[in-house]
Amino acid sequence: MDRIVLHVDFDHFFAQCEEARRPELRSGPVVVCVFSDRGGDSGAVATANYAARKFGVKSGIPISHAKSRLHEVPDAVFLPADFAYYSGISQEAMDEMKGFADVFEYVGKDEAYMDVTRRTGGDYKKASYLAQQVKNAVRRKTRLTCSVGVTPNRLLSKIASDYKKPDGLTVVPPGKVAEFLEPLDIRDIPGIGGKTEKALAEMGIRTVGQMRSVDIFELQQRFGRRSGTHMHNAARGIDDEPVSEREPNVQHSRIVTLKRDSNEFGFLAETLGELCRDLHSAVVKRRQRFKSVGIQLVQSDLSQKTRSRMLRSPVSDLEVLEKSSVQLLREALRDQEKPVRRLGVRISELSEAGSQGVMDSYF
Ligand code: DCP
Ligand code: CA
Ligand code: CA
Repeated sequence: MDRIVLHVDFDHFFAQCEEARRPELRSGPVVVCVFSDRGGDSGAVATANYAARKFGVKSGIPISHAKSRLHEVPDAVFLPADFAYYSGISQEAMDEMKGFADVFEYVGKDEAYMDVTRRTGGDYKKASYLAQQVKNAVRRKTRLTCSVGVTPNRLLSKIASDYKKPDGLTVVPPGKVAEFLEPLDIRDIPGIGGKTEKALAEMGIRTVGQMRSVDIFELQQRFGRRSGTHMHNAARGIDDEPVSEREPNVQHSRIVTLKRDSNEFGFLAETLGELCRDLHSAVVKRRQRFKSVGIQLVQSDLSQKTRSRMLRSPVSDLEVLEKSSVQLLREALRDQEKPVRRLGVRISELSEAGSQGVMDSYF
C-alpha cells in the first residue's frame, strides 16, 4: 500500500492569530514584533502577513527596517508578540487535527505531520478529501487558514505544504513525484541553506531536476557523506522516516534573553547553568524524570538552532542535565556565526520519578 503523509503548516501564523481577534486588521499590513528589552525599536520581526510581505517585510529583519519599509503605508500595524495567546490557538487547532490522523506528530506550534495511510487505504482521492476536512475543521475552530501537503512521505509533504500559500492544498501522488520536484528551486528543499546553494550554483545547479543528474559520489565528495546522501535522496523525493507519535506539552523548558548578544562559550554556558538549575527545581517539585535534553539558540535575526539528545535511561539529576546541555552547547557553537540573543533549555520524555525508581536502580 502507498504511504500517505500530510504536512500541515499554518499561514503567517502569529500575524493570522492577531487578525483572528481583530478582523479589521486583515486588509492592511500586520507586523508581529519581538521587541528586545533594550528599548525603542530594537528587536526583530517574528512574522508579517502577506500584505506586509509585499513590501519586503519578513521574519528576522530588524523592526526598524520593517518600519522604514512601511513608512508610506498609513494602515500598517506593528504589534508585540503575544506568545501565550498563539500557544492557545495552536493547541485548539492541533486538538482538531489529531482526530483525522492514524499517527499524529506535533512538530511545533504551527505545524504537524499526520500519517493517514490506514484510514484512507492508501487512496490519494480519499486523502485529499480528508486534507480538505482538516483545513475546514481548523478554520471553523480557530478562523485560521493553513496550507497542506499530501504526499508519500514527510520530506515531500513539507515541500508541498509550502508550494502554494496561503490556504493551499497540494497533492502529489507517487506517480507525480518526479514531475513535481523537477522545476523546483533547490532552496525549496528543507535543509539546503545559503552556503550549499552557492556551492551548487558554482556547479551550475539551480533546480532540483539539475541536482538529480549529479552523481551521488560527487555530491558526497563536495558536501560530505551525510549531506551528499540527503541531497541525492531529496532530489528523488526519497524519505523513509516514519511519522512518529508526538504531542505538545510533554516537556518543560526555560528560555531567557541574554544580557548581550554573544557566541562566547563561557558566557553562554554560565547562563545555561542558571537555566538548568531553575528548570531542575520544577522537575523535583513535580517528582519527574526526563530522558531527553535539548537546547535552543535564538539568533539575532530570530532564526533558531536546536540540539537535543536522548539519555540512556530516565533520570532526575541536575548534574546530568547540566553536563548534557553544556555538551550540546559546545556542539551548537562549533559552526556558529551569528550572535545568540536568547538561550533556552528543554527536557522531555518525562515520566514519574516515584513508581519506577526502585526497579531502575535494581537493574
Ligand atoms: N517565527 C519567528 N521568527 C522567525 C521565524 C518564525 O518568531 N525567524 C515564528 C513566527 C511565525 C511562526 O514562527 O508566525 C511560524 O513560522 P513559519 O516559518 O511557518 O512562518 P509563518 O507561519 O509566519 O508564515 P508562512 O505562511 O510562510 O508559513
Ligand atoms: Ca507557517
Ligand atoms: Ca512552520
